[in-house]
Amino acid sequence: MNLISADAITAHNEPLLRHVRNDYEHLGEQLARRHIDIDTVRQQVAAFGVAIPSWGVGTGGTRFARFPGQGEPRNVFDKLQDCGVIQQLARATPTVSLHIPWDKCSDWSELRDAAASAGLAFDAMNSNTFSDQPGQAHSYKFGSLTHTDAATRAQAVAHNLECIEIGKALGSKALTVWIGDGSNFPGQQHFRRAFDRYLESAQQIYAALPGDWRMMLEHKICEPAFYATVIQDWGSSFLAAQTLGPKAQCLVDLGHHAPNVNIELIVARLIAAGKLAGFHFNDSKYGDDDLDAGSVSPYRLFLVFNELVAAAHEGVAFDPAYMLDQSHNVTDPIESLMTSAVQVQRSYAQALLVDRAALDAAQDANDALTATHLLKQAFQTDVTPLLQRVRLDAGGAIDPVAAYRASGYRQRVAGERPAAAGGGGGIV
Ligand SMILES: [Mn+2]
Repeated sequence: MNLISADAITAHNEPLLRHVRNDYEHLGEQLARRHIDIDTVRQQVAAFGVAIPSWGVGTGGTRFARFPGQGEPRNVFDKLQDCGVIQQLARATPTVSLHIPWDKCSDWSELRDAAASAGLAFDAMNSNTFSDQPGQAHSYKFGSLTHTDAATRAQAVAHNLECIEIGKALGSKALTVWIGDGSNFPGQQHFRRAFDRYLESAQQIYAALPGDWRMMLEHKICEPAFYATVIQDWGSSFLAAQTLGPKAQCLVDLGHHAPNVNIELIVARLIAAGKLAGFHFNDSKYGDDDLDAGSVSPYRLFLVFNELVAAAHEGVAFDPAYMLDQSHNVTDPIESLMTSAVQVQRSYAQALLVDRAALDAAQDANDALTATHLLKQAFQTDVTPLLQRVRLDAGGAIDPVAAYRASGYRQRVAGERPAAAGGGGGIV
């Protein structure tokens, strides 16, 4: 795959090396005063990765319009190439999450080889029963897994089974299921019967999961059904996951909640119940805005990671999947995805800096101010030199966006990829 030359990355890094070395040393001294070993934190951060959604490298849009950029990926191989560049420069995104049917291709082993050559592996598979595909027998206009018509439900189940088969060929270990099913009018849908139909359909998918796979149930408060959705909240998701069995868990998309909902509390509940599947990271101001992760509320992102790091620190066994899920409407998607991956990585690094023993003591003593100060102290620590060093050690760019712009990659692919209508850019 034709990514960015290693020489270009070296040339970008060279003049910055001295600054990174000095800044890292300075941060190490600061952290040492807080009895934190910077090298230990660096190793933990270096092992962290967040998956890129294949649809994220295409320009997104709203229901009003889409304004595609230059050199949009034309197919899944182009998408993998863009994901390869993101990983090459930012070194925080070793996996890609595919979406079927948008990413369908004729030879999955060729795709697997292409991913390996770009230094990528495959994360969760995503099914799509929220839109109709050309030629499909039954429409999902009034639902898919929960449709009142048995043949439509069977078609939606069969599609999910196909996604599992493709995932097996690619080395994936999870299927993420999000449905747009629901209703737009009070009375349109029988709530309990629709949920029962969901369980019946989901059980058929669950039964086809390989032993080492997980089924990730993604809830969403509204949209496209604006009155009620069948898997509306973490409560419905949890009920379904509990009914299905141990391989079914709840996936938390940060944008799929009402404004001001305490998402970190939901995360804590799901960890405690052994039902946290993982995350779709993005940010929002009003609803499911699909803004770049941490662009509006970085403290909230930190608080989510604080729950994860606390649970890991306490020895809770869990293995959340991390993925970005956002819509890039006004930026170059590659720049947004690199920036967002680093932002997620940053939140993790900051959460590792929380003094857990002091926080436990403050909580036990009901010292609210000290407790919240301990979180703020970690959040307000500028870990940039640590993140730069992690990228540098892994062969990435000290400043990924600057290196990307200097490389001329977008201009190059704009010449190779003629503008095409359609494509799989979107949001889930
Ligand atoms: Mn999502």
